[in-house]
Amino acid sequence: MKLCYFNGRGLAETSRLLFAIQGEDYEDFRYPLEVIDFSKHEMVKEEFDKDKADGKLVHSLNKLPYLEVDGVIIPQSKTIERFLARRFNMMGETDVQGAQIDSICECVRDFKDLYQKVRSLPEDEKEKGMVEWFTVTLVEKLSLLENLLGENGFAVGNTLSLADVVLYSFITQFFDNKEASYNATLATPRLKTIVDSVGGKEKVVEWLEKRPKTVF
Ligand SMILES: N[C@@H](CCC(=O)N[C@@H](CS)C(=O)NCC(=O)O)C(=O)O
Repeated sequence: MKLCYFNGRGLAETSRLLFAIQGEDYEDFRYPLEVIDFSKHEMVKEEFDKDKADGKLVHSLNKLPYLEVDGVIIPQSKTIERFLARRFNMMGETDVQGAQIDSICECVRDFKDLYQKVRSLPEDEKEKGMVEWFTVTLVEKLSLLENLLGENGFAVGNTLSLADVVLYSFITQFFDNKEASYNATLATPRLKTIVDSVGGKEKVVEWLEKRPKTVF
C-alpha cells in the first residue's frame, strides 16, 4: 500500500500510527511542503501543484491524503483510517462495536472542528480563548466522552481499536499546546489510561522517534 500526503503529520498521521502499530510495510510518500506563513495558509508545494496541474491527482479530487491499494486510489482521511482499521482488525468484534468505535472517532472530529473556532479568534482574544478551551470547554467535552469509553483500558471491547488510536492522536498530537491537552484528561481516568497505554506501546514510541520531524 502507498499512503500519499504532504511532509507533515496532519490528516495522515493517524493512518501512519495504525501502520506503525500493526508493523505493516507501506510506502509513506510525502510531497515536499515549505510553510511560509501557517496562519495565512501560505505554503510552497511545487511538486504537488505540478502533479495536480498534470491531472495526476484527480482520483483524490486534487486533495491529500489518499491511499493506493491494488491500484485503487482511496481518498478521504477518515475513510482511509477506517479501511486500515478494518484490515488490521481494529474495528471491534461486532458491527455494534464497529459503530461505537466510529461514534467516538466522530466525537473527536466534532471537538477538532470546535477548536478551529478558537484558533481563528482575533489575536487580542486568542490567549483568553485558548485558556478557556483547555481548562473549561475541552475538559467538559472529554468528561462527556468518558461515558462512552470502556473501563478496562480500551475505548470499546477488550482489544485495541481505531478509537484508542484516534483518542491518543487527538490528545498528544493534534494541539500545539500538548501539555494543556494532556492536562485536560486528568479528570477523565478512562481516557487518560487509553492515552497512556497507546503512548507506551513500543511500536508507537519507535514510530515517534523515527518519523520525520515536521512543523505540523
Ligand atoms: N476531507 C478531506 C480533506 C482533504 C484536504 O483538504 N487536504 C488538504 C491537505 S490537509 C489538501 O489536499 N490541500 C491541498 C490543496 O487544497 O491544494 C480528508 O479528510 O482527507
